[in-house]
Amino acid sequence: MSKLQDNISCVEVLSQNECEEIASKVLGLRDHWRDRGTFWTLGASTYNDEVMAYPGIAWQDNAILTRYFGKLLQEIADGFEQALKKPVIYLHTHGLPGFHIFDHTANNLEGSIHIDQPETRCWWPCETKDHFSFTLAIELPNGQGGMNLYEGDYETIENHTGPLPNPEYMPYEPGYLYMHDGQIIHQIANPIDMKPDQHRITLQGHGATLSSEQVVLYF
Ligand SMILES: O=C(O)CCC(=O)C(=O)O
Ligand SMILES: [Fe+2]
Repeated sequence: MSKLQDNISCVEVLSQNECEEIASKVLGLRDHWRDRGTFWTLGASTYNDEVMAYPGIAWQDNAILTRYFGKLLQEIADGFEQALKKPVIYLHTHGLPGFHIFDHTANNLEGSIHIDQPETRCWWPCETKDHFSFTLAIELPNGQGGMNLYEGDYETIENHTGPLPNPEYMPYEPGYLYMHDGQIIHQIANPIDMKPDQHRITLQGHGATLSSEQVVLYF
């Protein structure tokens, strides 16, 4: 039987050591985290920031992301370039792929069930196509965490009144990057309670192809 997770591709991009180094840098940059209510981001994000404010926030936060995570961002762009066989670029008007950070204060909270449409919340120099989303797991509490995937069409799930169908849980592994077209109905899953010193840290990004066939990565 085919599984929903067959729609998600997965590739190892970081070693355990690299994940630990990145996580410790993210935690050390707490002064630069943006409070999103039940979690934080390090970086501007289309779905958290007002459309008009996004370029300014991106301009500010991109300075931090390039300063501390320049090598990682280059490696991510190189990896996508090889996989997609198209030039991959970062735009100055857009937030660079950035971090989602959760701690124990998110215990027992449900993530929103959604599809991704970040391309509708930012300016583009031309029409875009082939939108996709990716998540690179950096640190998970006791190695646990992933994404819930839901069968069905989004409208039905969005307007549901009764109980939701059971999701398929797709576990992440630190160091692995998960990529999908954003149209699969999904939800951040934090299946275990975090202790006060534990975090769920991921690098989150989206992709869009410009009419020039350049692929833009952004958050
Ligand atoms: O953090 C994750 O596991 C997925 C995040 C997500 O769905 C999103 O940022 O749109
Ligand atoms: Fe999403």
